[in-house]
Amino acid sequence: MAKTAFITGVAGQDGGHLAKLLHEKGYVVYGMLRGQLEASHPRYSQLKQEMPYVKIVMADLLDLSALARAMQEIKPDEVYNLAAISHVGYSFRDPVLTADITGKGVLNMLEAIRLAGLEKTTRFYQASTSEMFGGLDYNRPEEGYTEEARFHPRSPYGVAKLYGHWITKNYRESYGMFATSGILFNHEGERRGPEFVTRKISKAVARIKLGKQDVLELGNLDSKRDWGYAGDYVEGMWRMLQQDEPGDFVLATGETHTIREFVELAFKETGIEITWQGKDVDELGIDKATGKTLVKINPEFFRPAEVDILLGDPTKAETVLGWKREVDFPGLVKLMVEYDLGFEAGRG
Ligand code: G4F
Repeated sequence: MAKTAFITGVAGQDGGHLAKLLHEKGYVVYGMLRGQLEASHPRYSQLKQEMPYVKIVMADLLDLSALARAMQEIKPDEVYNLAAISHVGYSFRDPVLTADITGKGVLNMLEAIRLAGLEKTTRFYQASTSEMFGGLDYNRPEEGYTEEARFHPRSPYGVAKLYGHWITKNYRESYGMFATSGILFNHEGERRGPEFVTRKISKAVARIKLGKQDVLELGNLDSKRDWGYAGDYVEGMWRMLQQDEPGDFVLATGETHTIREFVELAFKETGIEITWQGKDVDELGIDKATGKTLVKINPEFFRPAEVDILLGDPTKAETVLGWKREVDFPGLVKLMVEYDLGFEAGRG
């Protein structure tokens, strides 16, 4: 019999990749959409059009009764909890809602599984994050963060995710649930929302190349991230739920790069070489050939507390799950810029 999966956050980047992967593996895929979306709503119809195989369930991570009902009706073999307020910068502006959805929402999902009497049969995946580590000087292993590294979250988002991480472990230990946490480092791609820095850059580079935009405005250019491709990472999520035992797994590339490097490489994909002039908020990225300013700093994009560097050690996932990322850093930048060049050119 085909297995059944229930995905919260199915309309997000990872939800899209995962729904496709599970459908290709023969799963019956249910995807949760939040709120009272009518069939005529653009998000509903967009999802129906792009992924007609996803059976849409209207529910909300804040509504335990709706989640419990969904669990009772669907009785999924696997639940992937990907829904969250996931933008770190935004979480500073709406910290209470972030705590409710990104933190307590995990508890609601776990309780819904228990209330439906599925705690011994349904496997649960929690989307934990490298943001829980915080990247501080005293808390930065040279070789990268493992599953055992110390946590020191630096945003309301990171703190809420840490609650989700620990409550997942707690339900594993308290009720013997197959509840697993994937501690994923940044993962990007053509489905990434433009509010995240990689997609903001690839989109702007494409638009600048096509003469549709003049300048790209960014915040901190010097923070470093361990960036992989989201398509590779959903394969890791699935593998985590196919193990004999639940656990915690880091998915990362083991490489870290600055935002500045991403910018340089993205422009290079379109034949533009960037040189940097000035310092701090006055720094400018200049097109070497024309002398035109293409990148500016806008302090609006700085965060009250920053994670300066993230670097993951995926040894456990590679050894236990047999997982390895396929797309490397230059491959990721190329894929995103090429996608946005095509997309922006098509939009006229
Ligand atoms: O792309 P970002 O917004 O991603 P961030 O904060 O690393 O979080 C992402 O990865 C986490 C995993 O580690 C996830 F848990 C989380 O949900 C999300 O997917 O920012 C990356 C870096 C930051 O240092 C930020 O300050 O880029 C810097 N940055 C510089 N200019 C900018 C900008 N970030 C954004 N979003 N926009 C800017 O203009």
